Amino acid sequence: MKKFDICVLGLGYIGLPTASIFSTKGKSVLGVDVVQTVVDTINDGRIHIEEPDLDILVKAAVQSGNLTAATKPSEANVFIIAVPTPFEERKDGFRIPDLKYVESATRSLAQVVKKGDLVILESTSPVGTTEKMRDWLIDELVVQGKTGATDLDYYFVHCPERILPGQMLKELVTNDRISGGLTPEAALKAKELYECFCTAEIFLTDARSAELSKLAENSFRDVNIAFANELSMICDHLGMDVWEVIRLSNRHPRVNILTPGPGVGGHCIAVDPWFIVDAAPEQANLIRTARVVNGHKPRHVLAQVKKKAGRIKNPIVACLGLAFKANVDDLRESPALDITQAICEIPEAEVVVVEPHVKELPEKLRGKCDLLSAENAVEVADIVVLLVDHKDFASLSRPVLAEKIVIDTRGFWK
Ligand code: SAJ
Repeated sequence: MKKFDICVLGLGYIGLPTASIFSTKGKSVLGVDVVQTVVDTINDGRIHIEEPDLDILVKAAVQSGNLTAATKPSEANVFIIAVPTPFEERKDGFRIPDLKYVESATRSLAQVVKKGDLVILESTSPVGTTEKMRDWLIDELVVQGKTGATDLDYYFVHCPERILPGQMLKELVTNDRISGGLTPEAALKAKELYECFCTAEIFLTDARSAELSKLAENSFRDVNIAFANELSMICDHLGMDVWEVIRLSNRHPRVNILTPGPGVGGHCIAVDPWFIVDAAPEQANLIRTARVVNGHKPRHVLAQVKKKAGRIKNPIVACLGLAFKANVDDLRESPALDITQAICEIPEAEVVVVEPHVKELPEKLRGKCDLLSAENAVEVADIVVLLVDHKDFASLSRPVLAEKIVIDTRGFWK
């Protein structure tokens, strides 16, 4: 069995760029994914997700012979876990973390891990997950008869990713990082590893501080977006222009209100705050309320569309954008997708959809609406609902838009 420098488990939006950049720095890397088609695509030098320049990086990594993909881990000196941390939705709308992928990835290491190996958790995780990761691995080693193994034989670290979809390759190199070890030696080992491509500072801390810092960063953003979204709903209620109010307020030297939108999506900001709420429900009032405010915004947009549609006989509604944010193809937790799906249920309404980043309609919308080009959709529509500020929509004809009822949830055409 070939021995690698690094084995990366999970070849998604985080694992694939990370595995590739290590490979281009001369490390031999095995990328592991449970989905065979993902493994085949990468071994072919191609990618299964959309991110600027990632195709070039992966091709270079595979062609160098340093990156290979497989469905099972192999021996390596370093294991990086970058699998999803999804959630379960409770009846009251609260979301609780589901660590099944982190657990199964960790347990799969028992076959290949050896004394002195470094095990890094990159997936965004609730406080205490790195400790759980250690316990799962030791437990699995015991189950497999490898008794005598102790947590002191391995180095466990949480080194959360912080890269922004759409700018991942740049931020992978230039963002500061946090290396939180179960021991100081572990944190230092991970820092030394990431220094081979990260040009920014890498801060050493304990695992729990690293876990909560990452969750705090995304919750901070969620709370600030919630403020902007709440302001937009206040302005709608008062018949005022929120974009004008924000423009003026932001001229204050210490005010920087973010941009309202149709809600908050993606697999990070819409999810991670719940990990804090779950851990400290009595204390996390503001963080929970921000989630509730942002979660309500799609219903507010839907109500606006229904009000306008109710005034037209058999209205045609054009929904512009399905992705969770501008210029990406990611539809996970996308408020735009949820709003479009709900608009399709408006009686008598015909819906046309534009999403330049997908080739076909997602499952949820099939048979309910048509996928058109932006120009065609706007031309046939009575109501145009701008849900995502994709740059492709900037060139739409203003005179044509001026003839339509426009609901611009992002202030894109202001
Ligand atoms: N959004 C607004 N208004 C704004 C900014 C964003 O409505 O002013 C919406 C977006 O449209 C989108 C959502 O918020 O639906 C999240 O978008 P985003 O660009 O703020 O963040 P993500 O989810 O793409 O990436 C975040 C980043 N975290 C922070 O900026 C604190 C990134 O650095 C993390 O690595 C990433 O989460 C992650 O993986 O955790």
